[in-house]
Amino acid sequence: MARILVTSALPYINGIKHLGNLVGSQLPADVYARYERARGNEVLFVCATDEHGTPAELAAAKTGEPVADYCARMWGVQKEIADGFRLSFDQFGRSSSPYNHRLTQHFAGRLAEAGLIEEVSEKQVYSNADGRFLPDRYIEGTCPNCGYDRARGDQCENCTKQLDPTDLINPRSAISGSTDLEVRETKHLYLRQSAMRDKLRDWIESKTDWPVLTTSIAKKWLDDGDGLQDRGITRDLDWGIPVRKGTEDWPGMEGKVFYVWFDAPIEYIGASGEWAEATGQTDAAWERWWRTDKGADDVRYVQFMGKDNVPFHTLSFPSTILGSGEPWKLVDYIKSFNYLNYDGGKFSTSQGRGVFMDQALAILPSDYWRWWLMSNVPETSDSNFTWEGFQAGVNKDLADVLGNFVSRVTKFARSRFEEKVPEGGAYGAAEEALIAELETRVRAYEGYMEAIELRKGAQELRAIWAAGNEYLQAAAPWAAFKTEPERAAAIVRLSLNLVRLYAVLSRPFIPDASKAMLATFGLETAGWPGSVAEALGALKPGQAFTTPEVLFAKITDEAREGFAAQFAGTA
Ligand code: B3M
Ligand code: ZN
Repeated sequence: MARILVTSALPYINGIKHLGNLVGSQLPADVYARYERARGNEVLFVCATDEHGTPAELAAAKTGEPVADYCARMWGVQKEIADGFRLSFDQFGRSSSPYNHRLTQHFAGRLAEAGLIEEVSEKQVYSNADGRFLPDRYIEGTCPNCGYDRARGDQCENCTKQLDPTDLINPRSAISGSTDLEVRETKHLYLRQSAMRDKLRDWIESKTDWPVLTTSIAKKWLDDGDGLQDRGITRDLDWGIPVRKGTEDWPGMEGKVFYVWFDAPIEYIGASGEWAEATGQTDAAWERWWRTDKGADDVRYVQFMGKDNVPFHTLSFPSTILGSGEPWKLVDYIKSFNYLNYDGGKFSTSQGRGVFMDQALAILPSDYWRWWLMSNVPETSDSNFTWEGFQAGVNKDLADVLGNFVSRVTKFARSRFEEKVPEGGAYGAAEEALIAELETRVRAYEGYMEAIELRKGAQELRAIWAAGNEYLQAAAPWAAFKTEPERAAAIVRLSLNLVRLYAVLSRPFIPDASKAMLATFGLETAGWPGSVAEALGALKPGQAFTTPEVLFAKITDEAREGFAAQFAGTA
C-alpha cells in the first residue's frame, strides 16, 4: 500500500471561486485523491482557505466586517460549496489556524538561523490619499515584463512574473485609484532565495518526469536573471501572522506580519496538523506525512495548481523547506494546469462573467460539472467553456451513454427477470470480446490516472462506458428473450455486472452517480477490479437490485439558452 499526500492550491478567502479556479486545482486533486483511495492506497488530501494579505483585507473592507469575521464566514461558505462539489478533503483548513501561525514563525526562525533572512530597509509605496503603505494587491499598474495594464503589486497574472509594488509602471492605489503615491522607507525581512539557486536548480533538474508546463515555468524564473530575486516576506498590514523568530519577538518587526505567499504554502502542513487534531490524533499522525525523519520518507507528495501558482511552489516554498535545514517532505510531483476560458474570454469576478461555484450547484448537479470540467481539463493547453459544449458533453456522455445503459439494462431486467440478477445461460463470443476490450481499456485507464493524465483518463472512461452500450445494442437481449431466454439471461447478468463495474471505475469523476449505481445493488462500496472477467462475475444470480431514478437528465436547448443569458455578465 502506497502513501500519497495530495494538496490543492489554497483558494483565496475573498469570495466564491469560479469554475476556472475549480478545474485548475481542487477538482483534479479530488479526482486523483479519490482514485488513489479506490486503489487501496493511504491518502491524505488537504486544502484550506488562504486568508491573509491584501485580498482578504480589501474584501472585508467592502462588506464592512472585521477581517477575522469576514474570513470565518467565508470559510464556512467555501466549505459548504466544496462539500456540494463532493471535494473529499480529509481537512479543509484555514491558513489563519494556530498551526499555521506556529509553523510559519518556526520556519522564519530556522531560516534566520541559517543566515537566509536579511533585514532590509526598503522603499515602499505610500499612498497619501489612503494614508497607508500599499503592499501587493493594494497597488495596480502596468507590468514591466509584458505590458499588461492591470498587473498587481505582487504578481502579473498575465505573464506570471512575481513583482514588487515598486516595479509597476504607472502605479495607482487599488483602494482609491489615487496616483498620489510616494516612496517611503520601512524595514522588512527578505528571504535570500538567490542563495538557494543551485540547490533549487539541482532539485528541479532531477524532476525529469514533471509536466512540461511545470518545469518550463520553474526554469524560466530560475534562469531569468531576476526571477529568483530575494523576496520580501513581511508586510505592513494588520491581518496576518505576526512576525516572530520561532517563539521569540523579532526586534524591529513589531506590528508587521508575514507576507501571505510566505505563510500560505506552509498551511499545507498546517492543515495536516488541523486534520490530526480534528480526528483526535497526536502530532505524530501528521508528522508521518511531513517529516522524513518521522516516517514520511515513503510518502509520495503531489501538488495541484494553476500555472500562475507554479513559481511559488517550485521556487519560494521549496526555498523555505530546503532552507530550514530540517527534514521536511518536499513535493515529488507538481501537476499544473492552464486556464479555462469562458466563451472565448476570461472568467471575470469583477464583471460577473462566467459561472461561479455556488451558481453552478444551484442550477445543476455537481456530477455534471465534474464530468464536463474533467473531460475538458486544461492540461496541455487552455480550454474553453461554452454552453453548447457543456450541453453536448453532459447529454452525450452522461445521459446517452452511461445513463442510458444503466436505465435500459435495469428496466429490461426488471420487466423480464423481476428484480434479481438472472441465472442460466453462458457467456459467449460477444462477452469474451467485450471482456478482452475492457481488460485493455481498464488497464489503460489506470495508467492515465496514475500518471495524472486526467483528460485521457476521462476519455478512456467514456470509451469503457461506450463499449458496454455498444455491446448491449448488438447483443439485444430484448430480441433474444423471445427465442432464447437463457441467452438473454446471460446478457443481462453481464450487463448488471457492468453497471457495478462502471460505478467503481467512475467514482473519482462522478461520485454521486456512482453511489446511486451501487445503491441499485444495495452496495455502499465495491473494490477496484482485479481482472475485468472476475469483476463481471461479482454479482451472482439471485442478487436483488432496484431500478434507479434517471441518473442524468438531459439539458434542453431552452435551458441552455437561459443559462447562457444568465451568465453573460455585465460587460
Ligand atoms: N491562494 C492563489 C490562488 O488562489 C493562492 C494559492 C495559494 S497555494 C499555497 O491562485
Ligand atoms: Zn506581465
